[in-house]
Amino acid sequence: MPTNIPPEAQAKWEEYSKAKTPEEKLQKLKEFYSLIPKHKGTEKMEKFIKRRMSELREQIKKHKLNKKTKGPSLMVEKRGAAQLVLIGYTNSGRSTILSALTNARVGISPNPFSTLRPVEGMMEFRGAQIQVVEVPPIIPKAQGGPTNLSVTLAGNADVLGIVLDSLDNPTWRFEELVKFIESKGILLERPRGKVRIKRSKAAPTIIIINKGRIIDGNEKDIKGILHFYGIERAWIEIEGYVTLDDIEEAVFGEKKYKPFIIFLTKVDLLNDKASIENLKNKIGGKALAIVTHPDGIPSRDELGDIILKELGLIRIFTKSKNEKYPSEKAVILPHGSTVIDLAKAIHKSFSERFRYAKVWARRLPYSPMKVGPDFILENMDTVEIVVR
Ligand SMILES: Nc1nc2c(ncn2[C@@H]2O[C@H](COP(=O)(O)OP(=O)(O)OP(=O)(O)O)[C@@H](O)[C@H]2O)c(=O)[nH]1
Ligand SMILES: [Mg+2]
Repeated sequence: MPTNIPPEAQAKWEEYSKAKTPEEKLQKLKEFYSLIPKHKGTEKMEKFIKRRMSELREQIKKHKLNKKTKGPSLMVEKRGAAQLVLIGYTNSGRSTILSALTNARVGISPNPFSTLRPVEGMMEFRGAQIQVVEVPPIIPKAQGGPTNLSVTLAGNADVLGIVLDSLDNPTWRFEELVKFIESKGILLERPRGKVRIKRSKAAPTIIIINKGRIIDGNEKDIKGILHFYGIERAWIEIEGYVTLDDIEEAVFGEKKYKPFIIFLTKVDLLNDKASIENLKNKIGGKALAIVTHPDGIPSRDELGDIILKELGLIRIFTKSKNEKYPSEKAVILPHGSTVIDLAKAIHKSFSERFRYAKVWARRLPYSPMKVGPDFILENMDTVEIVVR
C-alpha cells in the first residue's frame, strides 16, 4: 500500500490519470516521479513508474514513426493453433531453429544481426499447426530499435522459445535475458494469482469480483489503493492468490505471463557438457530445456505436443460415420473439454442434434465406447459424433 505520498504528488497523479495523449501523460508522470519520496516503501511504485514512462516513450516514438513511413507492418498476424516466438541474442541460432521447424526461408549466418525483421513459418505436425516467429535479436541495453519490436512481439506470443548459445555462458545469459524481459512487463514465472482491472464509466462504483483470495488484506484495502490512484469506477477481477502489491501492480498495467521453452544450441561444439546441467538446474521445473544441434532438433510432433500441453490445449481427431479413418486435421480444444464442447466447436447444428458419441482411446476398456455429452476428452482421442 503506498504510504507517505505528499498531497501535491497525489494531485499530480490525478492529473496524470486524466491526461489524454501519451506526451501529456509522460510529462505528468515525470512530475509525479519528482514529487514522491524515494525509499524502500516506494520501490515498487518507482519501478512501475519507470516502466510506464518507457512504455509511453515507446508509444510516442511509434506514433511518430507511423506518421513518417507507411511501409509494411512489422507486426505478425497470428495463424495456427498457437504462436511460438523465438527470442534471444544475436547468433544464438534462432534462424537455425526456425528453419528446422518450418519451411520458412531465412538467412542463417555466422555474422551477427542477420535477422532484423520478424520472420515467420508454420510448424506442421500431426493434425495441427503452430506458427513459429523469429524476432530480431535482443540487445539488453538498447533503447528502442529492433529490440523493442521483439519485446512487443514476445508480449503477443502464446509461448516463448528462448534460444541460448551453449558456448556463451548460457545460464548467465538466461538470467540476464529473463531480467530484461521481466523489466518490460513480461512475466516468465507462473503467477499464483491474477488481477484484472477494467475501468469503465458503466461501473457504478468499484466492483470486486473475487474468485480467489487476497492474502494480506481485504476488499476495503483494495478500494483504498484504487481510490488513491483515482480509480472510482471499475470492475476488479481476482483469481487465485493475490497480494495488495499485485493489486497495485495491476493499476499500472497487467503483467503478461508467458510460458517458455529453452532451446540450447551449439552443444556439438561444446567440450564441457557441465554447463548444460548447470542451466537445467537453474531453471528447475519452470521450463523445458531442449538441447539442439544442427541435425538434432526435436521432432515437430514432440515439440508440438509440448507446446499444446503447456498451453492447456488438446488435439482431438474426428471421424465421420462413413469414413474408415479419422480426419487428418485435429480440432484443438482447451484441456477438460467434453464431447458436447467438441460438437459445438465443429458446428452449432452438431450440438443441437447430438445423440451420443463414439470414442476411440487407449485409456478406455474397449474402443469405440459409446459416451454421452459430458464425457471428458483427452489429448489424441478420436471421436465420432452421432446426430439425430
Ligand atoms: N555447430 C553448430 N552451429 C550452429 C548451431 N546453431 C546455429 N549454428 C550456427 O550459428 C550461426 C548463427 O546461427 P543463426 O541461426 O543465424 O543465429 P540467429 O540467432 O538467427 O542470429 P541473427 O539472426 O544473426 O541474430 C550460424 O553460422 C549457424 O550455422 C548448432 O547447434 N551447432
Ligand atoms: Mg537469425
